[in-house]
Amino acid sequence: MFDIIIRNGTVATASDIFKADVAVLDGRIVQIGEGLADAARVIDAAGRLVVPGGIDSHVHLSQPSGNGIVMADDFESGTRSALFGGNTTILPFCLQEKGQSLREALRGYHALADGNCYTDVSFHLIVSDPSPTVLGQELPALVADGYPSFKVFMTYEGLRLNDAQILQTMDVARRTGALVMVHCENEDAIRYLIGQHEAAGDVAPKAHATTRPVVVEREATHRALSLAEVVDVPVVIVHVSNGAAIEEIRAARARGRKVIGETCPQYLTLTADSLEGMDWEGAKFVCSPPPRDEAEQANCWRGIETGVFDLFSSDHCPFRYDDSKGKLNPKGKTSFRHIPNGIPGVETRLPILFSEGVMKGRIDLSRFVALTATNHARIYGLETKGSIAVGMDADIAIWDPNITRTIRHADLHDGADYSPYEGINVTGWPTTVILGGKVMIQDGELLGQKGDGRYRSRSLSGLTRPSVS
Ligand code: DUC
Ligand code: ZN
Ligand code: ZN
Repeated sequence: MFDIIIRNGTVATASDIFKADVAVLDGRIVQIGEGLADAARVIDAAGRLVVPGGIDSHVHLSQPSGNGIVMADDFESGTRSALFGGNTTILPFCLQEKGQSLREALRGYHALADGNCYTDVSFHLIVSDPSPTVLGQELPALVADGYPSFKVFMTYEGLRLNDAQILQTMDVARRTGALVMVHCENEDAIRYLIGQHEAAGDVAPKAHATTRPVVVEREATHRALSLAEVVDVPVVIVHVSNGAAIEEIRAARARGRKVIGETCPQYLTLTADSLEGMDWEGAKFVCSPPPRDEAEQANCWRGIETGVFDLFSSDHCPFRYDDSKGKLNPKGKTSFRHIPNGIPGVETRLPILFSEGVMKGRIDLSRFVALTATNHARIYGLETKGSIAVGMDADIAIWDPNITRTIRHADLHDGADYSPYEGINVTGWPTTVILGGKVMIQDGELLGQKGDGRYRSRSLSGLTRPSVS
């Protein structure tokens, strides 16, 4: 007797697409076959797709943002929104504030997440203060304790690391088998451009994009890849927005480097023109790197189609727009420099890639599964997730590929007050979502509760194993 049988669906994994029934018992997938019988609950998935629950490995929730700015999502609203978008696991960041120990930072995030999540969660660390204690003791101990990935920033005063610090942090990754993620934008170049814009009185949201042009991302990407080459360590280049950065990744790979590339929905669907909205509405699209133009969207699609990108993540980093603690904070209304960076998108990531990618014939369903679930699990060490296979966690999304919807924030479940993707038409939406064998959403209706999602410790990435030869 199984707990659940999902019957008559088309199952998709990163390698295969086939018609089969899927049986779930005690939170795991226990059989895949034809004509499976006897379950407490039978879900008819005829005409629908049965795919691994999405894993979004780039999400920001409840992250302190300074100057009275508050993120629009905590773990409850952020994971609820993720779940409605077909996700069963997300990886938010745990930000180390200056002077803070990583353990202390983690205690805070665990307290926020505990008992509040609708999806499983696991944390990446953001290293902002790589002191000798952090590098020598804390970080190696935390990698061993199931936190095997950390992000470093090359931009933002207060967060950016210099090259020496990045090299030292990468060295810890090399010694421990952890994975380093890098935000590639050259802070000094941005500051120079901000100075020029401000001197000219050019302070509207659009200046956010013009002070962070492609060249500042390209240079930093080249430098991050070079530093990783010096240390001889794999590296993840996150939120890649353009063809020049893609070429840097291609060139590094051609030199034999292990490089993971990530891109996000904003670089496929938005352009810098969106930042030009009247009444400061462009603030709704302020994120870093900024959206570019249609030619760069095409470059990012090419990167998806040709395998430059292994990861498609949301970079969900939500701030309310019409809110003194959000985009329109008192200083944010005076200059683009004070508009918090980040946009919501955890719920719309999968429908956008499904509709624009699979339905429009740019990628097949297996590649969709790889880009949105399987690769995230393998790269970031979630061993029992990211596939429909016997023994895996029963984290499953059932999609109706024929539903057509216009994205409206009013229909979404995050804590922001807008969606940057408002008005985009999509075909295909996840209608039923199962987490660890529990039906969390059935035909669009929330059945699960906060606290059903759990914290998941991770193993080392397969990518960081030393070469045998
Ligand atoms: N980088 C991110 O990864 N997310 C939001 C803001 C940023 O700069
Ligand atoms: Zn970033
Ligand atoms: Zn981010």
